[in-house]
Amino acid sequence: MARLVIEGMARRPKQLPAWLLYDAEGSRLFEAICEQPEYGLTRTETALLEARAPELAAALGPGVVVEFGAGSARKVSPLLSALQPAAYVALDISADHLAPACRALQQRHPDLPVLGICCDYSRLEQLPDHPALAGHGRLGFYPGSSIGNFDPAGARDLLRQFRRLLGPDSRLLIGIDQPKAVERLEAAYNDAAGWSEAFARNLLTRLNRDLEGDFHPDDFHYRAWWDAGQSRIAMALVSRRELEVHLAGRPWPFKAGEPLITEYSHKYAPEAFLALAAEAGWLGAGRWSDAAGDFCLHLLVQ
Ligand code: AVI
Repeated sequence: MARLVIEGMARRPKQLPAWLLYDAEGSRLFEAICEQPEYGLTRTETALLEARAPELAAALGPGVVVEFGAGSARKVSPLLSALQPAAYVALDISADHLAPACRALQQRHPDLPVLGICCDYSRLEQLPDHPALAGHGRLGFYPGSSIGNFDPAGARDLLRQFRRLLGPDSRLLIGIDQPKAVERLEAAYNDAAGWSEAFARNLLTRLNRDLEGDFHPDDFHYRAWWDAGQSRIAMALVSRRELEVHLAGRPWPFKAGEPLITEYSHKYAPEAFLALAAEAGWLGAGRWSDAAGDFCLHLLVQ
């Protein structure tokens, strides 16, 4: 963690890895963001999965469902009911989330073999040699447009990793938030109740606690803006004045108005996403959107 933070603070602009946002408090704040009226992403994707589950299941075909970054594993439920897969595998970095999520899911689907694996799915080399998985094709599931929080090169590497891990002839159902009117995008990441700001600010609290930082949160203001050239929302804490902070045993000067990027959220129109997926060896085989075209589920095959 110290190494990655030092690397990020040395970049121009300074940029920290987005996963640092998700300590216990950050995960709680993110759940609150998902409930905000301005942030439609989660609601739209959930409604799409519920409404189109039978069609999605028919297009996916039989196999074992493997969810990357399963978290609370709530979105997958309608798909499991429609698909009746051979087994469900939840991969997540947090054992604290995974255990209760798998228990709740098992209650809703009592006959389904459920496996929870606490791991960093971007590095996992293979799925376990478990009898419930043997002899079945693999159906990857990556909802939430989380791939948008990687830069395009990182997103491509992750899609390659999914291919390696799922194996030949596997499929991947992935949720992608769409570019839309700039006012709506900026409102989604600047919600009026202030949850987005609290989520970003919590990063400073975490750095002070875990890496002996001395950030004063009041020295920074939060900003989120649409960068049309890069098709992404940039989120940053911007220093109010020239200052120096200490972190991971080193001093870090900030100019007045200098941003510390906390996260990017890339939005891919269908053609742009399919071009990225093709670089990782995936082909588009189906696409489902809500009526307004705000969110897209892509089915990828090899
Ligand atoms: C998890 N991820 C898809 C969210 C997004 O929309 O990029 C993270 C987020 N950060 C602030 N608001 C939401």
